[in-house]
Amino acid sequence: MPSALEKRLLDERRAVDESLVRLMPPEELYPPRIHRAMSDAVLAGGKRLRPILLLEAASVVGERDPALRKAAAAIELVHTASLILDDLPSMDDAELRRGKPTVHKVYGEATAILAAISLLSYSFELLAESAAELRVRKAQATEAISELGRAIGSKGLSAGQQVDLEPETYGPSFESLEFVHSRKTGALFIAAARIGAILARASALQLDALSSYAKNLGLAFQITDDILDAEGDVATLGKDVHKDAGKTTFVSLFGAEASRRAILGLVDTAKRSLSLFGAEAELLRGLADYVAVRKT
Ligand code: GRG
Repeated sequence: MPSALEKRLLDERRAVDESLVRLMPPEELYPPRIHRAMSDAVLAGGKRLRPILLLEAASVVGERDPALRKAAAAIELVHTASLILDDLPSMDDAELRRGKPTVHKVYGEATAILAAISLLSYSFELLAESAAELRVRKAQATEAISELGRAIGSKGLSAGQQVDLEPETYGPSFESLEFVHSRKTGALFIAAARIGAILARASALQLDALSSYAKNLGLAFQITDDILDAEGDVATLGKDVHKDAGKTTFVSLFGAEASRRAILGLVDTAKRSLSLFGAEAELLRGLADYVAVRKT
């Protein structure tokens, strides 16, 4: 029997799924191969945590306009593009993602790259539309769009991936691990929360609180990912496991028990960051608890 929180998260996930189905370009759109690859990757499932985070960050600040759905979809498209690229033979060389063969296995590498680039471009289109429909001021629209650009590029996801690809250059230290995690995973969590808050016209204090929440949540999420990669199974996770064997991870540096303790500490800090919000932040608090116990 799912808990009330699990039910709410499931409802949120379904609502995100519905808007993604609505917003993705039709699969038959010429040339269909690229549109099929994009839809397959996005609609294959996934926990939809980043769009839920964006919507909840906006919601705690008091904004629940349906136009936010486009911004939420944008962050999920960026995440999906990053998964497609991460799975490529030249990167992680993965076979399975979200319980299905990876995009390059089905469509070939060239289409996988084009599909990822197209998802990224479309994410900016959707975010710009969301800001316009919400009628936020130009400065806030620009800020939201800049957040997304920064999270993706060589100061965000791509920087984390670059360091992750070159363990021999950067060495097995806590500093490089922290650099990789905070960019590969943290950057998009932080961008999701900040974009939601900015579009909701959050105050500086609210924006800081939500950024700190997302930073701690993202790190807790990534350490759980390290544990699941070491201890989980393909059937439950729907993706390749033991991909991190031989890599520096929280588990390899500190062991599983210390990693679990670190997760609990980060979840606690994340929840304490929300102290200026009341009952309206219950889902965000629950999301932090969920991240510590998740099995997928
Ligand atoms: C230009 C977008 C872009 C990226 C270039 C390839 C790359 C740089 C970065 C890889 C980033 C990456 C895949 C990080 C892993 C983050 C992570 C923990 C993914 C798993 O997220 P879940 O569990 O997945 O939320 P689901 O399938 O549930 O959505």
